Amino acid sequence: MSNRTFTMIKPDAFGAGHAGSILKHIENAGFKIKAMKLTKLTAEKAGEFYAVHKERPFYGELVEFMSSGPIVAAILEKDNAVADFRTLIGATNPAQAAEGTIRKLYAKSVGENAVHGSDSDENAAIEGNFFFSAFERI
Ligand code: 3AN
Repeated sequence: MSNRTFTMIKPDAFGAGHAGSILKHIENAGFKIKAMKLTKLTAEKAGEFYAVHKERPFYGELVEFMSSGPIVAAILEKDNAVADFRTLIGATNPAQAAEGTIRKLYAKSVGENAVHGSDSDENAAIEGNFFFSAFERI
């Protein structure tokens, strides 16, 4: 069990002005921010990030959406970070997300679902390294 996970506030939530509220929600749940940046992915970079989903029917839509506007990327620390963060954000489809979860509060649809959260310790490390050098994290 690792104590770090990786998140992005996606273009829908950032564009709607929810970045501050979402970060407050994350900090209130006990996660410490260990790295953070505001950036905008090119389609090429978004495609690389989501390469595991290349064969899925929604891949093109996902890449287009994730490169459509700014995102906030962050590395977060807490005991049991990956699993606890997945609980905090809720189900992929906001219609099925539990009350009080970030996706229930801020997501629009299964595609535009406000936040990303790593699904394993291994992917948390890979995704954190995709965005941050050693110099950009604490
Ligand atoms: P999660 O983000 O909850 O781990 P994944 O890994 O199944 O969900 O999917 C990655 C991303 O792909 C989701 N966050 C969402 O933006 C998008 N996505 C997943 N399923 C669909 C779908 N059926 N239609 C459109 N986009 C989808």
